[in-house]
Formats: sequence, structure tokens, C-alpha cells
Amino acid sequence: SACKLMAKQKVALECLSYHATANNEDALRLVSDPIPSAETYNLYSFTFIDFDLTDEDTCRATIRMFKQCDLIQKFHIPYDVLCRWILSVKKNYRPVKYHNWRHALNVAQTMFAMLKTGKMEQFMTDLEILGLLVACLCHDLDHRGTNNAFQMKTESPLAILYSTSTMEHHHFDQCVMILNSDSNNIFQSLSMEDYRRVMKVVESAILSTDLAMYFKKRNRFMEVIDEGEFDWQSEEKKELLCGMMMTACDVSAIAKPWDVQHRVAKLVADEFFDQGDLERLQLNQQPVAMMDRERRDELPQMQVGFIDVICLPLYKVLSETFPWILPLYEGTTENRKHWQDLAEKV
Ligand code: 5BB
Ligand code: ZN
Repeated sequence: SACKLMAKQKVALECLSYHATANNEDALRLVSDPIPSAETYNLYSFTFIDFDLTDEDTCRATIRMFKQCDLIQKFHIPYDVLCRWILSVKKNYRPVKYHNWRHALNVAQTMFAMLKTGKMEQFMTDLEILGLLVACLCHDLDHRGTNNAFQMKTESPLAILYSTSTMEHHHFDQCVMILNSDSNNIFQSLSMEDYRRVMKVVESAILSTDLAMYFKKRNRFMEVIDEGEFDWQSEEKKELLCGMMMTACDVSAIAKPWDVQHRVAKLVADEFFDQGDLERLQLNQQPVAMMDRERRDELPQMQVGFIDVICLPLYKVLSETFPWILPLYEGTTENRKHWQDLAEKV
């Protein structure tokens, strides 16, 4: 429709002024950099932390994950293209407090640990592993620190373009946009058929990071398990499993050692509060409790709710089926105790 076309033009213009691909000098420097071992970065562990890594190290750690999965060889990814793609993805995250490049890296690393240490790679093809890692790194591209409800309320061009899963559609569009530049297309050596297939994995994985999709997926996932299904090969079941894994990785800060979880929760809260301030200022609206900095005392109780309603049920059902990912369940249980203690002090 005319309205959508206008919205699309607005989004395109907005992105044109912000969008950037990697600087070639940075890319060439990264190409000639030695890549430290996976152990150096603790990549196989569910307790990986990015706090002490430099920006260059975050890129090297990303390359290391591609190497450990042998993706560069298997899919004939030119090494300079991989380096340029990683730098471009990093550049297309905004410096918001939580939904930034560091979050994307952490989500990808949890996916890597689930596949390797969690032994889930045996259920995936190489193409699916490639798609999942790319989806994790791209799943919040160009996040503005505001949620879907905010896009709707402010009638942002994005919300006109996509009325459901607004931001998630945009994250996928940004992912496609980066790949569409030849010097950044890590999928360039794939056959047409594999190209189509990997893009489908990436799209469905990114769209499944919308919380609204999660509850539907979780119910269907539990049904499949109750039917005693342990064959994850059918297309529908594979998509369901990948979606659940994406959510498990997306919220995995909740399973980290307590000091890390505590620090990350503060970043999440600060980003929510910034949106709350915008709602007061731009919309003259009273924000919901989660986004109201006047109600920050309720944060521990909210984290307990988040853990009970979203995180623990997810990690429980996943670790019952895939027992090697139990550390995610245990870490979350541990953090629940800490948040509960804090909640009782108020
Ligand atoms: C989340 C859903 N929302 C529509 C209503 C509020 N809830 S919540 O009560 O579970 C909630 C989650 C409340 C407060 C929260 O953070 C306060 C700092 C959180 C929360 N969200 N806590 C976290 O540590 C993290 Br991480 C997040 C990020 C959730 C982003 C959405 C993830 C979607 C994947 C399914
Ligand atoms: Zn995310």
C-alpha cells in the first residue's frame, strides 16, 4: 500500500544516514591478526564473560567460534569477507545500554556452548549451525533501546511497516542488508539451494526472538515432547527447536555467575528506564513498572517473575531433553535465590 511504501522510504532514509559497512583498514588489520584459542576466551563455557574483552577481542572471539565449527572451510567463506562482515555487524549495533554488540556476542557464545558443550550439534546440520550463529550475531541489529510496544505507540515507520514482531523483522532486514553487499556476503559460495535454506534458518531464528512468539513455541515444544518425540529431523520440529534455542541464548545472562547477572540486570533496567523517560517526555504517559525508574526497588521481584515465568520453564524443558545444558538451569536457580533474598529486604 501507499502507506507502507512511505514507511519503507522513511526507514530506508533513516538507515542510510546511520548505516555503515566496515572500514577496509579495520578489516585488513583483523585479517592479519592472530586468533587466540577458544580457551583464551573461555568460549566452551556457560560462564563466558565479555566485560574484559576489547572490541578487537570480541571480533577475534567471533572468528574463533566460526573456526571451531569449521564453517570457513565447509562453506568456502573468504576470510577477508568474514572479517568485514563481522565488523559491519558490530558497526550496525547502536551504543544503547543493553541491546548492543556485546549482547549479540554473548547470545552467539551461548549458542556455541550449547552446540558444543551442550552436545546439541549432533541434532543440527552444518548449514543450520552456520544459520544459528549468524542469527545470534544479527538478532538485535539496529536496536534502538525501545521495544515493539514503543514503536506502536509512537507510530514509528517501523511499526507501520511491520505491525507484529516489528523490531525482529527490522533486525532481519538489517541482516539481509549487510549480506547484500558483495564484500560482506559470507554466503557467497553457497549454492542457490543452500543460500535459500540458510536464509530461512536465519529468518525464522531471528523472528523467534520476539517474546510474543516464545509462549506459543513453548506450548508446542512441550506437546512434541509429551508425544515422546525424540526425532528432531522434521522441518517443523527443527524450526521449533531452533526457536527455543534462540530464546534460551537470548536470555542466558540470567544463568551467569551472580556478579555478572547482577551487572547485566542493571544494564537491562537502565535501558528500560530510558524508554520510560521517553514515554513520559514524548507521549506524556506513565510508564509500566518495569520502565519506571521511580520503582527501581521492585527490580529484584521482577527478576524473580522473569525467572519463574520465562527462564526456568524454558531451561527445565530443554535440559530434560538435552541434559548437557543443565548448567543454564542451575545457574538460573542460583540467581533466583539471590534475587529472592534482595526482594525480601525491600
Ligand atoms: C517481560 C515481558 N514484558 C512484556 C513484561 C515484563 N516481563 S518480565 O516481568 O518478565 C520482566 C523481565 C520484568 C523486568 C525485567 O527486567 C528488569 C531489569 C525483565 C528482564 N528482561 N530481565 C532480564 O534480565 C532480561 Br535479560 C530481560 C530481557 C528480556 C528481553 C526479552 C527477551 C525475549 C526473549 C523471549
Ligand atoms: Zn536479544
